[in-house]
Amino acid sequence: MNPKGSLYTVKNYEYKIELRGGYMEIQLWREILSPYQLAVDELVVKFNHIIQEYRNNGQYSPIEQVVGRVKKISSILDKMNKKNLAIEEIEDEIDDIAGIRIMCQFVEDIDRVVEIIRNRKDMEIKCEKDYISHYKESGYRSYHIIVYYDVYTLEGTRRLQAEIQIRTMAMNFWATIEHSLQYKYHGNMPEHVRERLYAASDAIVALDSEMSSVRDEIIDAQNLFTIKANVVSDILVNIQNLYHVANKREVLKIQEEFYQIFATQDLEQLERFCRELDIIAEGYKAQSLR
Ligand code: 0O2
Repeated sequence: MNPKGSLYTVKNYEYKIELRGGYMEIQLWREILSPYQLAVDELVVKFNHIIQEYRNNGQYSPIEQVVGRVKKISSILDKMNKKNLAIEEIEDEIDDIAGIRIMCQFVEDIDRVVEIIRNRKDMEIKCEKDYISHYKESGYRSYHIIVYYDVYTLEGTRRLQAEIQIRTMAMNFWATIEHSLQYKYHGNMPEHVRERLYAASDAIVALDSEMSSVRDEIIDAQNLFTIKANVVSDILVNIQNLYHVANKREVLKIQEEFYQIFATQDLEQLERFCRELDIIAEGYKAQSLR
């Protein structure tokens, strides 16, 4: 055991650690994990921005949802025990301290997301693990990419590893349930539970494949919804802007007309109305910026 007040070097950074009853001072964990929190926050923002870009263009986004987390200290300690790691080794040996999970609607979307990541200049791929073509014994399916990602801190640039898990919402549902059961049984899952989970994982494959067969139809419907939402948003911002600059009675009339057109549920009419309103707003220099 290191003496009280030792200096630990983790990835060339010195951390002063005090040991209390063999446990590291919580401040050390904060210092180690803080840049990982930054990496997770930045990556979540970037992937959410991709979703937003697709939707603003009225296009279907292959990413449905993104979440991120920094690995819990207890899970890091578990992994240190399992892999017999010293604290100095964790940043090199544990590649999912920063974890991003990307959920897609359809299996086909996973390849598109992988391509997006491969083409980025701000993430360098270390390795890819395809647990979809080669699913795990448990029935686990997901595509993992370990990337190197730079964060900028007061101490300078830090090149960190992050794990990006890409899976369908159905795969995610299965993995979440199975993960909780693994936790409950501490890795000793009863055979009958394991078998049920494995059977359920087959059902997930069947569900994903059924959904894929109607993918085009679902995407068309969702695109229509997004386009309509964007048009309505443009119209409302224009009306709101006009309230500040145009004759109130005229704006009320425009608003009334909008409600009538909206009630018809006719997208073409809504788009035409939006274009006309744009021209009126342009006249007042009050165009909407969505
Ligand atoms: P947690 O609690 O999610 O952080 P390796 O270092 O490559 O030998 P490692 O790091 O386990 O092994 O890599 P792997 O197998 O790619 O797994 C990384 C993560 O994928 C796991 O992190 C889980 O989140 C998830 N995962 C892998 N296999 C399974 C599985 O069978 N079921 C479920 N539900 N998730 C799985 P952790 O650290 O295990 O856990």
